[in-house]
Amino acid sequence: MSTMNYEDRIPNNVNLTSNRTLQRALEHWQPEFLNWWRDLGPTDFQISDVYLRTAISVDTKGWATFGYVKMPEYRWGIFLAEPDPNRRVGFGDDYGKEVWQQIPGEHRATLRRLIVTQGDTEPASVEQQRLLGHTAPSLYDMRNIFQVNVEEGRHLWAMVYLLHAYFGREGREDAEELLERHSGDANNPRILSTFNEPIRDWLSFYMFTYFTDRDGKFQLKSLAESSFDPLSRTCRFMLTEEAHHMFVGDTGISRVVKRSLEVMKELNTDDPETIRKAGAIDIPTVQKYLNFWFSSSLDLFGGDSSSNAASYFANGLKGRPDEFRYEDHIALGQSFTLELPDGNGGIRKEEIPMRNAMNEVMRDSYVKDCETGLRRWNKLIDAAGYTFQLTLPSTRFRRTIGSWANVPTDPAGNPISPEEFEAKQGGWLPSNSDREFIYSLMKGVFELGKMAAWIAPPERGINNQPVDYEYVRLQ
Ligand code: BYC
Repeated sequence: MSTMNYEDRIPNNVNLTSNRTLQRALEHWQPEFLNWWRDLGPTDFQISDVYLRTAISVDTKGWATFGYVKMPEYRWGIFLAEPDPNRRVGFGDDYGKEVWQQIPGEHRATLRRLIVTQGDTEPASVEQQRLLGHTAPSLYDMRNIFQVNVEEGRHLWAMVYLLHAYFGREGREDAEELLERHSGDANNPRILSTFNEPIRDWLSFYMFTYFTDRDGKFQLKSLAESSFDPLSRTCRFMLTEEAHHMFVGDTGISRVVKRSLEVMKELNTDDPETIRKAGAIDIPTVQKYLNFWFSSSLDLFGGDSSSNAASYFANGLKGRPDEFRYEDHIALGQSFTLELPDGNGGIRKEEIPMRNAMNEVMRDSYVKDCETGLRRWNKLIDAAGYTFQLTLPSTRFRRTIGSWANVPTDPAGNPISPEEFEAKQGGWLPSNSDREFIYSLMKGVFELGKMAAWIAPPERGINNQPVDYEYVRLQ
């Protein structure tokens, strides 16, 4: 097994010293990355010691090392999952042929675009979350967001390695541009819409790590199927890092709901205003944030009928997550039925070739995966003796990409008039006053073992440490 070499200036398991040109190019990019981290990574806290995990091997058991690290000293590097010498193209027109160690010329531009799009999301999320350390509800949460941030930084390294190693000068230019676009920048924004949404509060952060990082999981799984083997190996290792991010979102939302239920019980009411006055977040507001981030994340799968998706599949560039679960890896001669707006306030059905529906196939499995968290959160509500439930809105609700883009519907997906949407959206999506209320709760709690009043403590700490462990040593 290739070992992770932490002796080199750039930690890696790709034997970087054997390719001096590549090593020099990446060493040239490294200070630019660190400048970006300093300017647009988490504000302050750069000299604090944070209890972070660092990978020591690329298998799933390789997460043994936990220790105090100052974030700028985190060993960002290049780690690919072990090669599988028997790996074959798993889907599309070249099914069963040898996977590629170099990029076939005809797929170069498309792969470059996919890698740049993936790479762009990673620093974008760090930029979106950069102010949140100041309002962390506990040191435990502060440590978690910083862990997420450094790992997103490493995911950027993963994509930059591919750009440098396989795309020559164009790839190096792309790598520089990944540090030049900025989340929410009016002139040079991030590529995908969700990554330009501001994240000012921790409820949004938990929703983001639950819903948007989960899109990341699905996209990485589909790129892990790629016939371009270095991309597949990179994504397989990134997926092991991704799991923790979704855990932060899942447990974060659980803890918000739990706290809300505790206050409802104490005060014997489910009146949102009373809950808010007591300093907790009412469940209808949780539902509104969920509606916002779920619908935004659905857009990240692209159009429901997509010729891009069809050609990614045909050419073996991007498969379906867990392609092995499907019987037919060619997917020709199959169709998929879409429900589309009929232009008169109704819905019509249309059959399209399966390959063109790959974004929708992925979106469907994503929705099912999202439901698991809702079941857990609803169990808490059930157990507290309340009858209401959190629900996922319809995939037609508030879309900006695909056939339902800008078609007003209610959360159940029924088409409605623009006037009705306008009049009712304050009940479905966070209004300005909801956002101001949530923001008013965001006060950093940095005392050992203390927790903000709007969130319950986690059930356990990190790496078997107690919840009141000093996860961040503030300087
Ligand atoms: N916003 O055929 P279409 C993650 C564009 S998250 C803006 O419908 P396609 C992470 C599209 O680019 C995962 N534009 O879509 C999470 C195209 O543009 P052009 C990130 C959008 O190509 C948390 C046009 O609309 N990874 O890792 O089938 C923290 C029509 O395209 C959007 C990837 O995305 C949008 N939402 O699919 C940190 C994987 N959606 O060609 C990290 C790589 C579509 O007309 N990317 N467009 O200029 C892809 O696979 C595909 O580019 C997409 C789009 C799935 C995003």
